[in-house]
Amino acid sequence: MTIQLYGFWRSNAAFRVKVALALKKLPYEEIEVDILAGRQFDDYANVNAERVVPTLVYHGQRVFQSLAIIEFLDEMHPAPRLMPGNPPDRAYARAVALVSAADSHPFVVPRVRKHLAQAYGAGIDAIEAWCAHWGREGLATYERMLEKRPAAPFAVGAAPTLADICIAGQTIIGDLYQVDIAAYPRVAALAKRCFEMPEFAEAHPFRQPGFKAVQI
Ligand SMILES: N[C@@H](CCC(=O)N[C@@H](CS)C(=O)NCC(=O)O)C(=O)O
Repeated sequence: MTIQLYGFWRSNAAFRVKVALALKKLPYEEIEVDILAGRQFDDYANVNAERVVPTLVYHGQRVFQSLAIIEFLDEMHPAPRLMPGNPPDRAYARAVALVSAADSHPFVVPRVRKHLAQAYGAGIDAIEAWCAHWGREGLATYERMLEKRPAAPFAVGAAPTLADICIAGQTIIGDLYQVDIAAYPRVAALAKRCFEMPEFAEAHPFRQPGFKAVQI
């Protein structure tokens, strides 16, 4: 297989790349790294210096960070375009993406949850409340952004882009931590539109082969 993806069923960042690969109809082999069991610190640490998933291996070339991976795939396989063609729209798509990828999702990853427990004695309930809080913060930001620039019907026009992938990913944080998505109607409508597409639906953590119900 010429494309491999180190990922994990629950990984939001891997979800983003899985959607991009599916939209571009690129077949790939997924190599599971169980980040809940600490497997990112085993041999995989030699693959990814940050010890996080995803890592894309493209014809032997390793590419890291989900947004960089998606931009790379977009350059190598331009159809369909996930990065808008004109600079203002491209900047907007990147800005929307970073709300989740840089400003919300990083608060809920396993290393943060583990540090809350180990350094501050946070229990499961406190950690769940923390994750739900940051999930809601990202969703609320997206709701305000979509109010200012309504989806038409996707965030940057007629077809999904990087922006929609990241908004859909943010709603998954809501799904994992029982956040009421109905409180964010514009986001909910956009996410519904995305998850009606098999490329998004099949990448959802709950649809992944390794899915299991876990507490946090
Ligand atoms: N900004 C990175 C995020 C990578 C990341 O934090 N991945 C999580 C899973 S979604 C992970 O592997 N976490 C391992 C850990 O926290 O120990 C990206 O977008 O690729």
